[in-house]
Amino acid sequence: MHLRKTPPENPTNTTLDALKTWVDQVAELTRPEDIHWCTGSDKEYRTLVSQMLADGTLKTLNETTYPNCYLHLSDPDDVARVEHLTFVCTADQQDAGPNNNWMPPADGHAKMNALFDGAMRGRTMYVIPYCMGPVDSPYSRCGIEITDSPYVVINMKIMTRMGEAALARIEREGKFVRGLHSTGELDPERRFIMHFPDELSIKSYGSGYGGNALLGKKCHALRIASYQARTEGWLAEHMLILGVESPEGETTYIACAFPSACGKTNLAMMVPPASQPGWKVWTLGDDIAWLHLDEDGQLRAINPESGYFGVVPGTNEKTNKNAYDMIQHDAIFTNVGQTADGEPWWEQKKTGTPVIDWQGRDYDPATAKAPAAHPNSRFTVSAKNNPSYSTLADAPEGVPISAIVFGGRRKEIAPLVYEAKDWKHGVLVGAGVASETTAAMVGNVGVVRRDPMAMKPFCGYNFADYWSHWLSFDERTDKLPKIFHVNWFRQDADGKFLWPGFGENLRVLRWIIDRCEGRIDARRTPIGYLPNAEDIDTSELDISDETMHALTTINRETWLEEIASIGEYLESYGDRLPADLKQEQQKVAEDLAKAS
Ligand code: SAT
Ligand code: MN
Repeated sequence: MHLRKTPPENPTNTTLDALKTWVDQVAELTRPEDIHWCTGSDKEYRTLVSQMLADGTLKTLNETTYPNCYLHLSDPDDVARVEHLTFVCTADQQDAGPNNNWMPPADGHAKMNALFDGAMRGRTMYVIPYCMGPVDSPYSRCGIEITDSPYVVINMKIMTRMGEAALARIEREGKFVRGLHSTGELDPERRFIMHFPDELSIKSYGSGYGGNALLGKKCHALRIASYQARTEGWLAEHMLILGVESPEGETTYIACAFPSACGKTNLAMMVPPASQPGWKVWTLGDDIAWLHLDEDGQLRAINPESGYFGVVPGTNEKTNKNAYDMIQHDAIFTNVGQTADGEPWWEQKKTGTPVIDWQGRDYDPATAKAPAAHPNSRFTVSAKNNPSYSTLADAPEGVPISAIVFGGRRKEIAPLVYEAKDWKHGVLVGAGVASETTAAMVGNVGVVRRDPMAMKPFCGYNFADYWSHWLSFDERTDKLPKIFHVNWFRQDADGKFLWPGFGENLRVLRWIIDRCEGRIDARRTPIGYLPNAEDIDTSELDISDETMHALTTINRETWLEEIASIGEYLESYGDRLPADLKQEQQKVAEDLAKAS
């Protein structure tokens, strides 16, 4: 096992001066023992895995039933994103907005440089060139992540187009996002995720967890990219992308924004139920979409990632057969439990019994007070493992988007589905998204908070400016997708879900597609177009007319409160709030007040 070692005095492996200089400076600051430039080869992956198996960072799982699968148990204090320790550093605080923690860039650098000082002593520093999106796509953007974590390297290899091809593009373009990461001491008191959007740079210290450490994902592809997208006229969004193919062979592409751990991965790779013969779902992406208008004014999407970092608990043959199948081989598991025969185990797996929990402790389901797998335990797996993988995920031109769907986790209020009246109103629908919080972030679970466009933790600039940017698309083309809102999570008074969810959500997507194609009518209400209950196929579903009525109607009183609360939330953005958005909110409020 030999990694290519380059002495710190001459660590460069590139012809690009800006990159050489930066790598030199980082080595000077962090003092690594070795520097390794990642090539992205399979051999490199295997070498790193053996190294981590030897030092205990990874554990082998059952090699017969889970070939090439590994388990990583993180520090128990490092299991989710840390929004309170995540900052956007812009010269003017107003540019970061009330939706971000802020620090002046000079202070941010000083704080981070003090943490990075000597942080890689005795360790190897890995230089990871990566490309977000197909390497030959004009819509893709590249970055370099420097890290002292081999776990980050192997995850980046799965999640991005990583290695030599990305480096070649970076050298051609000369421009790249600079991400610097160290796991540090994993002390929550010495943990920060800082973004410097004007410099296209990121500094992350003290966490090895997914969104905090795999800098291509939320840090680059959402926070930095959203900032960059605003100046360049495109959108970087927290959206899955899927293609729905009808029995006639026609495929419609849809992008959906839901908060973390609200079922984006499940929807992106759903298996149509037997009651929907001939329908197919193709997965383009499960978390992030970059959206550009093409020369004809058509909105097109690429998925900047090449793998999935998905929530494991709840995954089984029924809820998500594709995900269940794709994580049987060549997958990395983080913070799941284990069975006696070395298989990974998680809640609702439906097979096997856990004997070890996510902290490596003995576990007895009969007496246990806590789940065996952490509720935010994750799998990392190549998108190509997915049986419903769409080869268009590699198409440089992306796919044309017909519908944008927002959603959240709402016990009450939000109907199963509704359609915005037009683009402007759709921006209000997105801005008003609220959801109950999940285990994907550190903090209370189940508290309703506003999460506009599911971007609350990820928008790299002031939400008011972000909404203006969204609104500006209306002037640039007359071919914008229709906008919808869905809620799979409505409950009755006893806490029982009203809608079966999972594969059955295809029925709702079919309504959306019918609306896009102008094939069916809907009821115009103050909040948008609601379905006629009979237009949603409920054949072979055990669902009553009353339930369908509850799912497709709104309560005027609660919506009056909801729209007032959205209005108050928007007001908190002050003068920068676009007037058009305020007007849309007032219009809905007035129409609700008039309706009886
Ligand atoms: O932030 S992660 O990408 O690790 C997970 C999530 O919140 O979606
Ligand atoms: Mn996400």
